[in-house]
Amino acid sequence: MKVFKSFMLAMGLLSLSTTVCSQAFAHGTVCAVMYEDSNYSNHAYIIWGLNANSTYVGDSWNDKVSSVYVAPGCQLTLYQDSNYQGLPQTYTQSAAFVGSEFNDKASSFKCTCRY
Ligand SMILES: [Ca+2]
Repeated sequence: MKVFKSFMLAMGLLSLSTTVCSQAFAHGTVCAVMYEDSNYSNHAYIIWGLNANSTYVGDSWNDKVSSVYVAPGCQLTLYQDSNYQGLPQTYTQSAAFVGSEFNDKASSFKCTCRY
């Protein structure tokens, strides 16, 4: 019985966090999410706000991004070098894989939403 209660509590917390997460997306507070591996897996870098730029993703994220979630109405441009230099690639929708040309390359980004 105790195990069952813990399980129900865990499920409750899980659904709560899922709800909070979808609300953040629905309300447009998240522009995009970059993932370390393809298919939206491994570590996630959440890009908050409707208009968020970064001249450098930081040493722990440099040349690591492999997939991107893009919120509805938003677009994310990745650049292969810092300070928006190098080859750019714009994503208007989520991509389970950023493409072989862009895999493990992104160093800076610009993210904007239409609303
Ligand atoms: Ca790079």
